Amino acid sequence: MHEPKLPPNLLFGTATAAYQVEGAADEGGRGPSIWDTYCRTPGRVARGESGDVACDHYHRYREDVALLADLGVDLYRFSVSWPRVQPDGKGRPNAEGLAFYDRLVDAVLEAGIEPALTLYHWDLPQTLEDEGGWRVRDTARRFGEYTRIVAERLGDRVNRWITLNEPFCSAFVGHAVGRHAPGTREGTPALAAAHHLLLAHGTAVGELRAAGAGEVGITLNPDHLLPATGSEADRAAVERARTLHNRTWFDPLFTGAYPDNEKETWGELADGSYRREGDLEVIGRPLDFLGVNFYRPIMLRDAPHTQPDPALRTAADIGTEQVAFDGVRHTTMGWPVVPESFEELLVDLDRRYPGLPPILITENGSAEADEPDGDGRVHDGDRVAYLRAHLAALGRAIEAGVDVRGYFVWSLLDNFEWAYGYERRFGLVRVDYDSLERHPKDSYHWYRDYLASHRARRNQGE
Ligand code: IFM
Repeated sequence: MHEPKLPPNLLFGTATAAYQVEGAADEGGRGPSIWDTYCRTPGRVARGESGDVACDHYHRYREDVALLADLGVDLYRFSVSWPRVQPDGKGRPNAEGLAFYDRLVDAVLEAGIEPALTLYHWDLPQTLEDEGGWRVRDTARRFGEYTRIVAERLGDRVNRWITLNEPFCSAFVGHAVGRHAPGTREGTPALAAAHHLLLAHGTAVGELRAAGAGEVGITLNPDHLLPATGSEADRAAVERARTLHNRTWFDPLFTGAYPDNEKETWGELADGSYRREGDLEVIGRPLDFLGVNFYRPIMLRDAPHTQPDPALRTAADIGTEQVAFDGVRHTTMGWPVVPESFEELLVDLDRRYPGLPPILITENGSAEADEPDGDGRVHDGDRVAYLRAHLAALGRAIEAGVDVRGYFVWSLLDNFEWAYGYERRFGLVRVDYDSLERHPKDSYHWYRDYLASHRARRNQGE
């Protein structure tokens, strides 16, 4: 089989996130996060599941690092749990929490792997949510304090820092769609949440720079948005969606301005009451890299608003409707597999935002049905095909001039897939949730071979 050849200096890794893998929810002095609350609310998460135990990575991290070492990755992306470090989201750090990340970082480094640390992958301390959460400006300040604590403790060993993971999900899936914690359906407060997340990011960048951090970036999940038809109405719908999904983040981060079509997108909900003079300067602090997560494209058409009264709409109710992709395979997330759209998205972003920093693909992968055979092996050929096709698309984007420096598979392990619970499996390694045993899948072996030949080309200076 022909494998995509990517530039030898491209770095490879895998990614996880604290709440999805750690478990040990009530151990080590960890406080509750909005996801603990959300999971305990009946009807929110499939089968009433939660991250209480997850993959028990908190206790089994050495085994997981050994899997990473055997895989041969350059980088390991993980997140720090804010409520493990500051159980109430403020005040003195929890020594046991910091000690866990000390051990994890040391184990990763001892394995010859570079850690890439995400400071926020959705687990806001519940105490801060009780005080308004991301809807209030003070949470951005608190995030700065938390960042300083983590940077002071780990900055001597961690070079690569990601402030936020997918703030689109935190702001809009959390506060407008309601399918993520905190699970509300709001209008202007959701837009305020988006702004305060950006402010938190910029504040954290300031703290990281002050602490002498090496490489600092943010991970976004820009969507590749396609109109269902060439009609003017469908194209306008895509432009509104582009603002909701992409421009809200990219414009202030990389052009120093808020999107110029907020009123067309949200009407009076976008009243800007949550913005202050000087915020754009904080938000737009220069970055060393941009993390991009990509899974699938979205096709849209113009549609009536769900709520006719504009004042009562949620920030996700922008008069669009998703349209299914015909004739392509769908993963168990129901997501269409269209690798070309990965290339198209990257080229499109590169053209729209000429000042973008170098890109790391901080997540890409697929959830598959993954039934083990009689010997417990998982022959996940669909996942291998997905990864191979997306790496080929990445190679074409790089050839077209997009500056991409790294690629991470989501995920090392099967894990807690948020509102879908444990049924949706993204791992290169199967986790048996009864025994918590790890079983590398065919895709793990494929990725290991792929990385070995990539490294051989790198060593030959090809
Ligand atoms: O599992 C998530 C991850 O936490 C954030 N990006 C998308 C993944 C798959 O849904």
